[in-house]
Amino acid sequence: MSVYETILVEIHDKVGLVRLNRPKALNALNSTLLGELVAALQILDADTSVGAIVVTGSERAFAAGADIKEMVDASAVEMLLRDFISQIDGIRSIKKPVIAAVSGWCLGGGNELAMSCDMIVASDTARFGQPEINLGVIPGAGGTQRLARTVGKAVAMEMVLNNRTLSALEAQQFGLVNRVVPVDCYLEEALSLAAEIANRAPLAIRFGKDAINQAFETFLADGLADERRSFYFLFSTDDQQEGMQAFIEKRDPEWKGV
Ligand code: DAK
Repeated sequence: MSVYETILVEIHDKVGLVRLNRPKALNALNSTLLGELVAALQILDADTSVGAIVVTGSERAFAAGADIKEMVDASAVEMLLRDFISQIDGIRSIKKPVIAAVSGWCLGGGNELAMSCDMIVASDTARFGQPEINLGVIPGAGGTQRLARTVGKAVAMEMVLNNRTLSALEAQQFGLVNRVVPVDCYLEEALSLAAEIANRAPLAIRFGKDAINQAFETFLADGLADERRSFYFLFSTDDQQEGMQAFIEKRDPEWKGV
């Protein structure tokens, strides 16, 4: 696997693990890190031995936002041309489930990155926020849209307009986070959740992820029609036969991913 400057990549059995690795800058997201992250995710997505992916930071910070030092002097046109946003959007195109394992600060673009993942496992020390208002700007990579769809208008307004940060338990209560566990085991928890998913029927996982994400991006009738087509399609797979036969024969299924 390639050597990166700002991330570390590991494989744990069927789970790919990407660690954001700019500890001195609290994993602030600069162009290099985002480019490397998306490139690594695409490689893991294409690796047939990998069934799910975990993205994590450090105990102190998942990511403290976009790199302010990189943006401070940029003009509007430079920001547009750097195309930072399309890199975060690249995460949305990953077909395998991506779980964010979040501890410490998860702010601004860091929270937008976490929300681009499919699930969030948080340590009890995690803090979620969109502090862009303190910098005279607003979120630009999903921190109004994904956030409002997830935590609701009332909480999103407080976070974006008044820098309200959420504790891990609040984030769970508002539906932003799947699980909250003690800080010494948040990464193991995320890896173990990813391993469970990685051992399930790969095509059904892929279609299930895509169908749920569509629920946030399309009209209900279109989403329902697409869900139905995916459901029928899965009856053309060996894994559907295997899953249903295994149930009837009272044994564990052996998934082939075809
Ligand atoms: N950028 C750059 N450096 C950062 C940083 C950041 N976001 N956050 C922290 N650091 C650096 C600090 O400058 C410090 O570096 P040195 O001074 O040691 O060189 C080091 O990390 C440690 O930080 P602190 O000394 O501040 O640590 P504390 O524990 O005291 O405070 C903190 C931790 C997380 C509360 C604090 O660092 C903080 O408030 N950080 C900034 C958080 C923030 O405002 N985040 C939002 C950034 S704006 C776009 C779409 C989206 C975005 C951008 C573009 N497009 C569509 C193009 C996203 C924008 C954002 O995320």
